[in-house]
Parts: sequence; C-alpha cells; structure tokens
Amino acid sequence: MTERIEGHGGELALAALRAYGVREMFTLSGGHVFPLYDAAHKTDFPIYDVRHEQSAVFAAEAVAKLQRRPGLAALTAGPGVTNGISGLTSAFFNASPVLVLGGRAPQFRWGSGSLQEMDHLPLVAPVTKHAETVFSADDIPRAVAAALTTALTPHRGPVFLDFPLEAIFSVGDAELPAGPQLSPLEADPDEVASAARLIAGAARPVIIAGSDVWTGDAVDELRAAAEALTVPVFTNGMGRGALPPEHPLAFAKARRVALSNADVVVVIGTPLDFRLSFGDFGEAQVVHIVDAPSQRAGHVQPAAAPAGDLRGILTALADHPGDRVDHDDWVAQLRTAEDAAKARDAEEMAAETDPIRPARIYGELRKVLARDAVTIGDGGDFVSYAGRYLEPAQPGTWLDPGPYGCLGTGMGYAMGARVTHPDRQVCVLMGDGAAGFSLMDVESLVRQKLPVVIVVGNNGIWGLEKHPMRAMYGYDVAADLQPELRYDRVVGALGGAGETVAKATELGPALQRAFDAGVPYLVNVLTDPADAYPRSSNLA
Ligand SMILES: Cc1ncc(C[n+]2csc(CCOP(=O)(O)OP(=O)(O)O)c2C)c(N)n1
Ligand SMILES: [Mg+2]
Repeated sequence: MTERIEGHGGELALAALRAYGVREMFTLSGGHVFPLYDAAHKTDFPIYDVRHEQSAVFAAEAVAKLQRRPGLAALTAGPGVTNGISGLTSAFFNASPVLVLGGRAPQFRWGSGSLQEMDHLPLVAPVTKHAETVFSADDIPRAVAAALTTALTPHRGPVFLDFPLEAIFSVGDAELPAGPQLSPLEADPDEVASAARLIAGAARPVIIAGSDVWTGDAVDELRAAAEALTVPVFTNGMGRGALPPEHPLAFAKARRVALSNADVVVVIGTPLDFRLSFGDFGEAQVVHIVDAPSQRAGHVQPAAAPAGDLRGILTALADHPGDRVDHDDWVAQLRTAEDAAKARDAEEMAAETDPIRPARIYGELRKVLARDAVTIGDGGDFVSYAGRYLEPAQPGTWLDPGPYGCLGTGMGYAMGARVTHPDRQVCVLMGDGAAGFSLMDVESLVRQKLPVVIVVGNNGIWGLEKHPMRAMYGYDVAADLQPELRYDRVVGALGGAGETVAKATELGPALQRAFDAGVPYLVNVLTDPADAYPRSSNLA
C-alpha cells in the first residue's frame, strides 16, 4: 500500500529524501530554502552549515563518495546556487550522486525583478545529469525521487532541482516515494567473453581500476577477477586501496614499467583521460570496462569495451572457463620494479633536509595514520606527492579532487568525511595556495564539533604553476604567496589550534599532537620552495 504524505514543500522534499537514504543536509542560510530547514529542524534531521556554498556541495560530494549514497546540499537562490557550481562540476566529473536543491525567486512575478531572481537551469544543466524547476509542492516528492534515481543510476552523477518560493512555502500532498529501485544493466555477454579471452590469453596484462569499482560496490569482484586471471592491479581515484597494499597483485610504483611492457591494458571504471595517457599505451591492446555505454571513449578504439554492471562483468571475468597464459613471471618482473621504487621512496621519505621536503612529511604521516584513516588531497605538487607516498590500505578512504582538479575541496570534503566517520582519523593534505579557498570553513568545523587534522605543505608558492612557468618562460608571475605564513594561527583564531614546523625532527610529535587535539588542528609545515614534483608533462 502506498503511503501519502502532506505538508509544506520542505516537508514533502525531506520525506522523499529520507526514503532515498539521505541522512543530512549541508547548507548556507538563505530565506528561499527556509522550509527545508523547518522540516529538518522539526524531525531532528541533521543540518551542517558552512561559510561558502562550495564547501556545502563538496561536503555533500564527500558523503556521496564515501558512503555510496546520495549527498545533499541546499543552496539559496541566485548567488547560493552559482557559488555551488564548481562543486556540482566536480561531482559531474567524479560521477558522484549529489543532489543540489536550490531556492528560486517566486514564479508568479517572474521577470519583475525579485531579489536573487535568475534562472539557474541553463547554468547547471551542462554539469548535471538532470536539472528541473518544480512548480508545485504536490510535485516535489516525485521530482526528488526521479532526480535521485537518475543520480544513482550508473553512470552516476549530480542532479539539481529548484523550487520557486511559492512552491516550497505552500502546502501540498503526494504519494511517498518507495526509494531507490535500480535494476543493474547487464553487459553484452559476448563482449565480456571476448574481454576475458583477451586478458587470459595475454602474456603481460595489467589492470587499472578506478572510482566506479568502489562506487559500484565491485571491490570484491575486482579482487576475484584479478586473482582468477593473475593480473597485476593498479588503481586511481576512489579505486585506491581496492586491493590492500600487501596483496601480491597490488601495485602502485611500477606503473611505467607495467604500461610500457604490457600487451593488454584493462581499464576498469575510470575514463581513458589525461591520467591514463588518453588510452594510448603504445602497442598494447586496450580493454575498457565501463558502467554505462555513455562512458565508452570516443577517442580510442578498444579491443573490447563491455558496458554494464561492473560486479556482473568482473564476476564473469573471474569465472572465465577457457585456458589462461601463466603470468607469474610477469608479476614477478613487476614486483622487482615495485620493490626497487619502494626502496627509493623510503629513502626520500626519511630524508633529513633543511628546509623539509614534502616526501618527509608523508614519511612521518605514514607512521601515525591508521589503516582506515581518510586522507584528503587539496593542492598542487603537495597533493601529487600525497598520491605517490601514501598508500590507502582500504578502499573508500582516499579523496582527491578527481579529473576536474578543482582547488578548494579541502574543508568541505573534510566535513563530509568527519560526518561519515565520526571515529576515524580525517587528514587533509593541503597546499598553502589551496588553503586560501576554504580555510574559513574551519570555523564551521569548530562550531559544529567536527575535528580534523590539516597538514599544510607551505612552500610559499603556487608550486605546480610556478615551476612549470619558469621552465616554459624562464620567469614567472602570479605564482608567489606570502612565505612562511602562519596558517596555524588562522585556525587558532577560528577556534581550532595548530603549530608551525620547520625541522624534520619536529614533524612526528606535531602530528601526534594534531591527532590527539580533538579540535581542528593545522600543522603548518614550511617546505622547500625549490622542490618541484617531477612530472612528464609540465602543464596542469
Ligand atoms: C580552482 C582552481 N584554480 C586554479 C587551479 C590551477 N592550479 C592547479 S595546482 C595550483 C597550485 C596549487 O598551489 P598549492 O596549493 O600551494 O600547492 P603546491 O603546488 O604549491 O604544492 C593551481 C593554482 C585549479 N586547479 N583550481
Ligand atoms: Mg604551495
């Protein structure tokens, strides 16, 4: 039997949101969305508020990424929504099921110049899977349910609804939506079988697994497929940690050796974009396994490209009935390269330099981070080093900005991570440049008792831009920041705490204090401005 609900637009929206597993709202106040607050307040639905709307959307995205369920941001009409657009775009690139609910000027006098009157849809449509204005309270539950179904259907992504003032403030009634009912899309079995034959028949296959493997809850199936076919696995994005680092098929450092010698490269649940040399692996054949046909690459002709439910595809690979070529020598060759690279990294992570190099920070961090710690990267070179030196031990613990590469995710992601995991370590690795985008939201974290640790790699420059610009032009402009700035004092002024570290030997104790603090704590590490992350392409 279907249940009917009645109430004002905010109450109708919240009832539908609950049915879809939404458990909190991130927001920054605005009268246009008061009914959403009223509904939440009356029913003890948690509201977390921020100091810039970008943080609300990033927080919602972190919840979506970590919990694999919809994250919600409520933004007021006009500037509230426009401030959220970088967050929506990041969610779009990351396939994160984020719902942004926007306020909207009243429809009945549209065009007369109401406060904050603007049509959001043309702005958000290109970066959402669905964007719609809902004109009556009665229609809100249907619209919320349809939007969330779209957001959760692979290939996932953000959705947007806005409610004209009179729609959200007026009373209506509707049927309570049943909640998500998604039927997995089964990939073409012939295409899956041909992918399996290619991998099993390859002499030197490699798997690269990305975020959709985690989001699609296919981590166990990935491991089973890799083990059944004995294929070395590299990961990126939310796929990191899918195989624990000690697993015999888990690799991270030997990527260059692997990709330049592989004869079949299997890319699963991540696009063939700049992070993967646009899918060009020389002579190697490419198998691209995606969660929806829309994700097949237009610029590459893979040898096989099964599209559909990743669990189903990976299970079929694991169950491949045909012969397999022995890959043991290949795995051993990569293990030798991996071990050599690890030994080099270990030296760098222990280096006693003055000023401190970023590698040493990660060396010290590795000693204090728990296996289930959530680490968040927001910055340039400092975060590239994080990617290199930190090895997530579990999937769903590593938050990078993804291929959109938007600076400013830091405090929003931290808020979403802390709300998700109240008892785990949450550690933000932040460039000093990146700090400028969201550090004010430490105030939100302090006020709402959401402690996190922030480690700033303070080189006094926009390092990832300064070094390439110098290499290209022999000079640089617009690339300097105030050297040795006391970001720890900013956090102190906002009600948290922190300290500045200039000597490598002081790092360990400072990090201990940070994780014990129980309030947002910033460790401001003065790092070597001459240190540039070595990259093959100098453009970012
Ligand atoms: C919103 C946004 N603005 C600008 C950039 C371009 N950008 C990428 S990395 C970077 C430098 C980051 O500097 P910092 O956070 O200090 O890290 P560092 O490279 O110095 O370690 C910039 C400006 C971007 N990716 N996103
Ligand atoms: Mg910097």
